[in-house]
Amino acid sequence: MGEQRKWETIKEYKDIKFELFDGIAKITINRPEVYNAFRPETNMEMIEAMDIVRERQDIGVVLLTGEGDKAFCSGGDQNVKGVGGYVGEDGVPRLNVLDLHKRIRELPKPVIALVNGYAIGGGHVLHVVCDLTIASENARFGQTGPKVGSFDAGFGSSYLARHVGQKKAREIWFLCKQYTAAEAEQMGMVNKVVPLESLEDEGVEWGQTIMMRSPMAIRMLKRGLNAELDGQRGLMEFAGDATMMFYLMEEAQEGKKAFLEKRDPDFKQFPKFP
Ligand code: S0N
Repeated sequence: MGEQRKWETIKEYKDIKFELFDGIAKITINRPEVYNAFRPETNMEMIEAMDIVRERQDIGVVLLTGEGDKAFCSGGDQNVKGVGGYVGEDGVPRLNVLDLHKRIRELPKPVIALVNGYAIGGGHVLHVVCDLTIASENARFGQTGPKVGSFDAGFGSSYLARHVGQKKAREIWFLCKQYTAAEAEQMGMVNKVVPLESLEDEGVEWGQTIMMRSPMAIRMLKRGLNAELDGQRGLMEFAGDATMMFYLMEEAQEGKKAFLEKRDPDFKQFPKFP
């Protein structure tokens, strides 16, 4: 329990920590003074980190968590909430957490939320959009939008409803109550609850187990599970991966080879499966 492991820094950032251990990337929102609330720069950094994970062959899984033992993420930083969005250092208002949601959905590798305290408002949505959630016993979950002048009618509602059902999703959003980790697990929006000191160990163990599985199988399962909710965009991601797999086949190679050799392709040699 509470095993000490040596995380290697992948890249230095201001608002997040981005580290690697045994093929598992860990992104930690590092703003404990505001309960790990995000500002536009925090989201930009997380988006860049997700893009790095996508490109790196040696990374198969991401753990997303918050610094300290109080909060996973408390949503948008209310200190920088302006007119039209959260205002970054460049003075531009943005809702770029939505771009982070899309990155998490589209990343062909699993993202596991390790909820180590409050997952509130946009912080709650953040764990909802992750593929899996492991929570510590002290974690607390809830939306605050209708209480503080905000809402997420995107993944934060529709995907949440896929986890907990329509009635519960409406309760969570309309009443803005808080729920314990045990309640969240019972509702189906948390995969497992563990003591706080075991949270990282459990996340690493799940990550290591996933790393032993077929990356292509994991990728296609994530695409298929997403496609059901993501409409044409989800189908596009699924279809793109089908094309990628086709490129791995001799049949697709034959088309390219024939073109380069200036001859007709011989597709008759390939099986027509029933
Ligand atoms: C987390 C709460 C419940 C903890 O309460 P507690 O234990 O009483 O601690 P506090 O004293 O309240 O907080 C400790 C310190 O942390 C600061 N702080 C906490 N949360 C924030 C925050 N979100 N922004 C800035 N500072 C925060 C406190 O101020 C305090 O600091 P000190 O000690 O200096 O006073 C409680 O803190 C709480 O309820 N927090 C606010 C939760 C909230 O309402 N969050 C914003 C909700 N809205 C969004 O997240 C919008 C998200 C969004 O951008 C979006 C837009 C479009 C589509 C989707 C989304 C999306 O939802 O993702």
